[in-house]
Amino acid sequence: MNRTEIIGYENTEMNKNINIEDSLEFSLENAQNLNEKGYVIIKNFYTVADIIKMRKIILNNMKLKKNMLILGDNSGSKPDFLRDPSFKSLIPLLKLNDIHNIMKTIFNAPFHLCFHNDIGLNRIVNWHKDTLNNQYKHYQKTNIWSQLNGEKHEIYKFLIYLQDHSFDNNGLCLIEGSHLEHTIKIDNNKLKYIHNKIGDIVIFDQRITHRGQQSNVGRIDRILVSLGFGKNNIFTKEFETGTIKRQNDQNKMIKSFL
Ligand SMILES: O=C(O)CCC(=O)C(=O)O
Ligand SMILES: [Fe+2]
Repeated sequence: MNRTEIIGYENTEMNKNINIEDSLEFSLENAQNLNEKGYVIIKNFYTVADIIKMRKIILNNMKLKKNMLILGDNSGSKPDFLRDPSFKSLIPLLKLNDIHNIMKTIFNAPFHLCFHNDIGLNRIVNWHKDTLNNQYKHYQKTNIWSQLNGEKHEIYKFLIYLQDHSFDNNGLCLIEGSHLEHTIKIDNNKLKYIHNKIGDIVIFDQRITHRGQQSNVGRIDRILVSLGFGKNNIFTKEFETGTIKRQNDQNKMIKSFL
């Protein structure tokens, strides 16, 4: 009997044939949560020191140099920061290799870091699922709930909150299991405030119903760094094509103000 059989994990669709030895940081319980509830929290992925360094780099760029799309008085976003040289010093702190290893376990198939990556500063985000909107909506031609040639929508977001949310409800809020529900329904019994500690990270299936803070109530700037990973398939391709277009449009707007 192999280890997968011993712990009774073989029946979850996403995790077939996982080499457990390769995925020590990402436990089987983690993978099961992601599959069933649509999200998972990984504890202590970053050190507090690294989070503080990330905050400095970001605040310097976004607040001081205003390298962001301004969304409100004190809020904004920086789409595709990975390709902006001003954020270069952030890259080594992100531990992309370790993230890649976790994602390898989740996908167990070829995948990539999509172009979808951004930083949000003090953003207020209401209930939604992460799909393309407005003029970018048409890029997602294939129904995200369908299966096509054995493929389905498998896009996960890796979220790094650069402040503590253990004692507040200003972090991520989501509806457990709603990554399988086609419409947005707010069931209070399934509503979950994520109380991630500084250094913890959250991964979710981007079809989950979720929201951020509802108003800017924190004592310090609320910063969220997010990275999107998709299985190499048509669903990822379509989402990515529209996302690249949106991010480029937004970055052109930022440049025109700088
Ligand atoms: O601000 C948040 O906590 C959530 C932001 C969000 O909707 C996302 O990253 O997809
Ligand atoms: Fe979202």
